[in-house]
Amino acid sequence: MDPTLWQYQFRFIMLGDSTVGKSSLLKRYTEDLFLESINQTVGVDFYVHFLEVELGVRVKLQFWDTAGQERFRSVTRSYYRNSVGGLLVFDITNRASFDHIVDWHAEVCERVQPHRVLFALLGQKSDRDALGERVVSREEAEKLARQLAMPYVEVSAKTGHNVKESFELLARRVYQGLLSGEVELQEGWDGVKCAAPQALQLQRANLAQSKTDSKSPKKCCG
Ligand SMILES: Nc1nc2c(ncn2[C@@H]2O[C@H](COP(=O)(O)OP(=O)(O)O)[C@@H](O)[C@H]2O)c(=O)[nH]1
Ligand SMILES: [Mg+2]
Repeated sequence: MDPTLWQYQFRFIMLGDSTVGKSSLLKRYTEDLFLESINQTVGVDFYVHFLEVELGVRVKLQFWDTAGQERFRSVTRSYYRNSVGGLLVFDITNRASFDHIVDWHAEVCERVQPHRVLFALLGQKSDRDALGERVVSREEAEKLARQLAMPYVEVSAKTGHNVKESFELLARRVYQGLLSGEVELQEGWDGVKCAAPQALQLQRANLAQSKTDSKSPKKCCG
């Protein structure tokens, strides 16, 4: 199979304060590299990675990474609007970056209307916990994630810990949302693209059917 062929394309955005390690996470996920002195992102960068979300279903994940000054409200509306997934990133050694997560979240939710973005919360630089540098506990991060109704994962771009897992957790969540109808394809919206919309309709119908079947009372033999 041609590795660049895909059935779906999902666009994700990286959100969070400057220096929390958003670009480093993308570099780790897409190239399996970590650079101590990574260039500051200039303009908007984007990264691509292909993922098989289930047997035979290839998704092209397109990640948009913000420009250097991720100051609150400095990013354009169109950047958020065409995304289906958002990775909210803070640094476990930087309290302010954690406090700003609620602002990033509110900002995105407001700007993407009428669309919806599915999120994951990432506590970055988990390798620094062992050095005694953590200032945000896992418990408070988990509590915030529960309040915002999203999963929480601790990650490290430096060691690679949970990077693949967290990105793919969100990708699978979006895929499930597509199958269930929670995420809808829409004309003029680039959050999700589908190479064969009829195939998706068929898959949805099969899924609905199998749900109905499992609900109907089991026949007893004999
Ligand atoms: N210890 C540690 N440092 C990291 C990690 N990820 C990024 N960094 C460092 O944090 C700084 C900012 O990273 P960068 O990816 O540019 O952050 P961005 O501004 O959010 O894109 C760089 O010096 C990185 O080397 C990590 O997982 N662990
Ligand atoms: Mg960056």
